[in-house]
Amino acid sequence: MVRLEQVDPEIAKALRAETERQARNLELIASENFVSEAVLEAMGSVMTNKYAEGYPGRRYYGGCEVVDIAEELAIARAKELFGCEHANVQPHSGSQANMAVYFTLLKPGDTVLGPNLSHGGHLTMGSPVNFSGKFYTIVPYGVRKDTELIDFDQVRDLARQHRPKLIIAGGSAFPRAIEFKPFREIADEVGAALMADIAHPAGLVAANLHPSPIPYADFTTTTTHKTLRGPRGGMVMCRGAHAQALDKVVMPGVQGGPLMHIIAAKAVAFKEALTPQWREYQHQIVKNARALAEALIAREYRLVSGGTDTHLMLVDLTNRGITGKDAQETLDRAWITVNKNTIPFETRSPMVTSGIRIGTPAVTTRGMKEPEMVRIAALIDRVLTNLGNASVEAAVRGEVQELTSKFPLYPERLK
Ligand code: DSN
Repeated sequence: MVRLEQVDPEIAKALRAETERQARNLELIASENFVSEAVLEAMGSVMTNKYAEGYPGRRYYGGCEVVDIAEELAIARAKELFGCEHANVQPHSGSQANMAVYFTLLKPGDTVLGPNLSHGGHLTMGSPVNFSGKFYTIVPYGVRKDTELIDFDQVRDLARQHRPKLIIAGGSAFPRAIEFKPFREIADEVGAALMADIAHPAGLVAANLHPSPIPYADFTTTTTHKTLRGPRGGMVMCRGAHAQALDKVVMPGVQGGPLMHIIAAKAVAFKEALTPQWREYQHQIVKNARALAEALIAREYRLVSGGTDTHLMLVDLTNRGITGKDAQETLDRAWITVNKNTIPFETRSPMVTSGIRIGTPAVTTRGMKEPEMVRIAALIDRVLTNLGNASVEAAVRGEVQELTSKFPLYPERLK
């Protein structure tokens, strides 16, 4: 950072402070992770300088022969990792990946059957403040009140009643594995296309620890920075028959020049993901999530659906008399980072919420295992049972720092 310190000391200082925060805190946000130094190097590279509208071998600008290598490698590795026929690695984000599928399949006003945001869905699945809710007729489905699992009877009934053009499976806060076959059967019955958004469990899918939508979905979207542990970005996978239509929508339909430095970093992350060590890492994410869930349940926290099959859990704090907002804020002061999250049949606003979402991908990247999960549950419990108590928060900060210092993160950057 010598040069950055000279050119822009304020940003250099902020980068250092953020590196220190990431190393010091317990990062439990389910959608976050820590990329490798190799991924960081590819992101901070000269490929950011290159305009490359188009696709490998057919670009609008000259001088693309080298960035083509990066994009071809990213595509080939994505196909190997997920077993898909076609991958478009250009979407800048998960939202743009989803937008590309909408624009490929739908006209404004068409009907989409998608998961309710407070039952685990995502903004791009029909929120009225998002393009999806503004451009399309959205019919939301949810989970059953008794099991808090996807209500396939409701999905089928709503599909028969509304005849959607597109059905969406997936979201941002489902603690349980999603089965894609029943969605395919319902989509076929009503003549709808099926899109699976695996932004959250993508790493688990690639490691065969979560059902894969690839045999069932017409389009599968993902981000590359959550369990996949790559750079911040998106990707769409589909059957070969849809490839041309999808590619045309991603560019020029939705985006202009692709972020070639990010695409290079996606290729690096996918290469890492094809190793046995990475599969072992995905296994540990799941084992850690189960251990953390069990330890929280033992301390009388209610978990939505009673537990987790994945990398995340949703804690319903109603029986503790705490809001998600208060829990997030007090945990933040104790250097434990989570996010407040709505729960199924939520009664509070999204800015307050009744729950918090907790995930294990980032702490697992640091090398933490089941014993650390039990300790983390105890620390969370101590903070939440002493809500807003500054001396407890300070004591827990000390314990968090002691724990995280045993699992160094980006040590060379903190020299
Ligand atoms: N913000 C992401 C998450 O936390 O799940 C979804 O876009």
